[in-house]
Amino acid sequence: MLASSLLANYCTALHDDQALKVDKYLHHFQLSDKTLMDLSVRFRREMDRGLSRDTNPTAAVKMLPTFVRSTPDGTEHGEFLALDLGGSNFRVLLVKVMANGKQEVEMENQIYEIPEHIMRGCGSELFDHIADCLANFLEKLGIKDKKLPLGFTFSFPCQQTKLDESVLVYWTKSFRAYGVEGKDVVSLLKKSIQKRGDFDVDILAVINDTVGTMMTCGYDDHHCEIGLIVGTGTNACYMEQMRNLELLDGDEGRMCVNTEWGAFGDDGSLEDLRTDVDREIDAGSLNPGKQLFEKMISGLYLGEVVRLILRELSVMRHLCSRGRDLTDIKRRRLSTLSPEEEEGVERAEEVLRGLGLDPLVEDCIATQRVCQVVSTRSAHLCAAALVAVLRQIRDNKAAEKLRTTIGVDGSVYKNHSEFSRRLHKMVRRLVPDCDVRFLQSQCGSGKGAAMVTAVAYRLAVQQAERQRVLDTLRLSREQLLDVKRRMSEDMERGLSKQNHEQSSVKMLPSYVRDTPDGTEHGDFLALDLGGSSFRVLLVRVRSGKGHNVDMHHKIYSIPQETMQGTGEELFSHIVDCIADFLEYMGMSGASLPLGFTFSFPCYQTKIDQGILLKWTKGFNASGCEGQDVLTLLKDAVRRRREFDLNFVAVVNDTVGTMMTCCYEDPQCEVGLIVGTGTNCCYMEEMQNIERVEGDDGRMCVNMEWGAFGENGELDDFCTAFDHLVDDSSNYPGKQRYEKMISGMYLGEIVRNVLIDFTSKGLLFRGKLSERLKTRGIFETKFLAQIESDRLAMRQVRSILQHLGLTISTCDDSVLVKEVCSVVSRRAAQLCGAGLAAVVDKIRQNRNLNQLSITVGVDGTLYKTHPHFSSIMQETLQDLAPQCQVTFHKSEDGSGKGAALITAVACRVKSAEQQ
Ligand code: 0WK
Ligand code: 0WK
Ligand code: BGC
Ligand code: BGC
Repeated sequence: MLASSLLANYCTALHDDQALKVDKYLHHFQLSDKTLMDLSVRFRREMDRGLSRDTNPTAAVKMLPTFVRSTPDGTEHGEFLALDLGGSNFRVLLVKVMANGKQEVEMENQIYEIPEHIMRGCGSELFDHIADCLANFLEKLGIKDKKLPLGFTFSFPCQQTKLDESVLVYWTKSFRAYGVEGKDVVSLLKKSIQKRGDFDVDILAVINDTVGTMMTCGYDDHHCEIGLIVGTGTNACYMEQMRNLELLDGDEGRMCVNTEWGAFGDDGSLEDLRTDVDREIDAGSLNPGKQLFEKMISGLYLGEVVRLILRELSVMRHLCSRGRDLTDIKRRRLSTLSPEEEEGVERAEEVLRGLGLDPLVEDCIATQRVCQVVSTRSAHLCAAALVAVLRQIRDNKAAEKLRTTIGVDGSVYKNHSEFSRRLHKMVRRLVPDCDVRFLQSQCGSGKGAAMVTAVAYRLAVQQAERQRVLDTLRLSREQLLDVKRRMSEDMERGLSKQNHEQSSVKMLPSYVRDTPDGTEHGDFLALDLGGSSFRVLLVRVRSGKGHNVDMHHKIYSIPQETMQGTGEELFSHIVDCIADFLEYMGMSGASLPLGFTFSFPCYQTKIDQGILLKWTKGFNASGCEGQDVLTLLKDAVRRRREFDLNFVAVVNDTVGTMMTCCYEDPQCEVGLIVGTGTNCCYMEEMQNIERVEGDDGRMCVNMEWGAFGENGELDDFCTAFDHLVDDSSNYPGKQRYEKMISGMYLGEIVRNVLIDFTSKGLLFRGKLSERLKTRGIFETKFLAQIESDRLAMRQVRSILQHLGLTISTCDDSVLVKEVCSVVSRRAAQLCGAGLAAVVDKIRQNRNLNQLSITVGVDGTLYKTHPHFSSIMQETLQDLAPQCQVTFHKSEDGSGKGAALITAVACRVKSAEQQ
């Protein structure tokens, strides 16, 4: 017993003495916490440089976007192929993701060798080899005939612009195949597979092994947002905030960033820590000057570091082994050295003997100590960089205490237990305020690659379904030309005495034929009813050409119940407003000529009579349809017995708008409203207005184009959403064209598309909120706001939250914005096609090859929507190229126009009476 304890003490003393000697020689391999913390801060700075647009080009740590943004949501299912290239083994995998929501996955894989001459040979040979292995794998599984989605783990620095395109920046580790750097590895693989021609795959994703590892571990632990590899090479990735990824557009949500931290120091920023051994390793490597951080940490180099140190120690006679000298021991032979456990010394002896040496115990102890120091440095360097990543995530989340999981893989981490222990320990020492868990990947990054592919596949299928649905709302040029042609034909029918009944577009004569000649003067009262607000105006016209009009107006609301109540209540409410206005203007009891802008389809036989054909928009007051609205107004004035008015004219808001703009620009001969409703009027040749006597001159025709489609003219363009909007409207089957264009309905079309997408799980995670089911909640003003370019996605999100759609994600906001733009684009194009029919008719009326004309336009949608007017004008220009159309936005509303028409009517009447 004495003997063995004496021997044990002797060994311990010898051991400590040797260790001391080695430590002294390797002091610059031992990094203090202060140095490590400083290194961590340095690395954090490098990360910022890599993330920023300005410094990225010169940054050593490239912080490469991976386009991996979404994690599995449990709906993924199916069979996915995965390739895992770049670690010590090349693996081909088949991953079956079960559709049972239990996150179950079945995997089959096969390891294939990549011979060195292939790694260093011609790039096409390498990818041909990969394709051959894949073919062999498919053959074995008897699934060569299937075209399966494939995810490719390609563990080298790659620049990506999307998930399925990845350009190799440069080779690392032992790969050096030429003709690959600067190329998209997906195209290279596709080429090799096509070359074979006996099978095909759908390459949906290329990812780095760190990303695959994070996704593999993330499938079991949703806290996993960092992927770490310490194997042949070393690297890490993590989920970064989009707003910090300056190289990419968009600032909502997160994306996984592949740091490629192996290159840390390639710009000389680690020279104070690198040793001569590190420099010798680098000088002797396949890529001198590159991957300097990796060469201090990863498995491909650790053994070499130990060998060079042992060589130095033997040169300095710190090692006195007998027999061969360590200097001529072949490279790499030492890569498997990890002799640390108690049996470490024996293991060291085994290894050194394996190298043809005859080591003394001291040599084995020294060798063990060297291994301890080298791998400790490696683990601590890794820890320092990881701490920088942890701090970045904590600060991104503004979290007091960060709780996170790091998914890890790699032979050094897995096979070198002391390495992982030291790494964990140092990380927790450097960031005690973070609750960090390490989750060792059991299935390799291939599973993660399959997960990314499954998510990409789900997103692709979802995107395809979204686009399929949105395509039903997208109109081709041919379809728009069709709309124009059908509108033209229906206008002809509307104008003709014979076919008028068959037309949807009623082409109603307005009895407005003249424009002001400058002699008009006096005060005129105007009412403007039918848009989003009811206005009473006093318009003072002074004689003389242009700009001789002063206006005062007051806006009144028309309560819903009045709009939908009795006609008497509605017109009494109007008269109450007139009385209030006259009082407000200090003109109570004044009897003024009145012009009534009544923005609904009215049949007129003269300017001071308008038989309401049908209500539109939100109005539905009883007892009005078929009645003369001026009579209804007169009755209401009479009922009030407070003042009297001279009812001179009733005009449509399109006509009022045309006249208002014509007062500024005499070329204005078309009036367009795109607001709550939509409609158009224009100056038609009397000879074409067959239902009105006389062939001379022109008269303004109120087209009431909102009704276009009531006879099925638009059925082949109507989507399920249009039918839903029509069915739930006040008067189904009516105003079909209006229901595809105007502000009262666009929000509803969008809401129905969003409901469809949500019910299909394509939006809001498939959760249909009560709010979204509420009719009218998605007001058209939200479309205009959501589509404004100035609005960041997060503002879109706040609109959705305001609408009670609190569960929306960034992707949801992007999709909602797309739906809004598709719906409003169709509306603008349909409007442009209708207008093309109108201006071309005027051109043909006048046998002109080229027509210059002005369109006076008003309406909230036209005025407030960021893109409506430009898209409408583009469509018009494209479909009516022989017409130069100027748009004159009405600033004063149609009330002014109504007053001018009244003034003209008064002038004409007094001229007739003279
Ligand atoms: C296993 C992963 C693979 C990764 C490798 C790294 O599936 O993607 O490249 O770990 O470790 P190595 O094999 O280089 O030790
Ligand atoms: C302002 C005009 C009014 C017209 C309205 C249409 O003065 O006559 O009805 O535009 O736009 P909306 O208010 O429906 O958006
Ligand atoms: C590569 C990385 C890879 C790491 C681990 C490095 O050499 O540049 O892309 O993640 O090795 O395999
Ligand atoms: C009405 C038209 C009006 C248009 C714009 C439509 O609903 O039928 O008369 O011009 O809305 O306000």
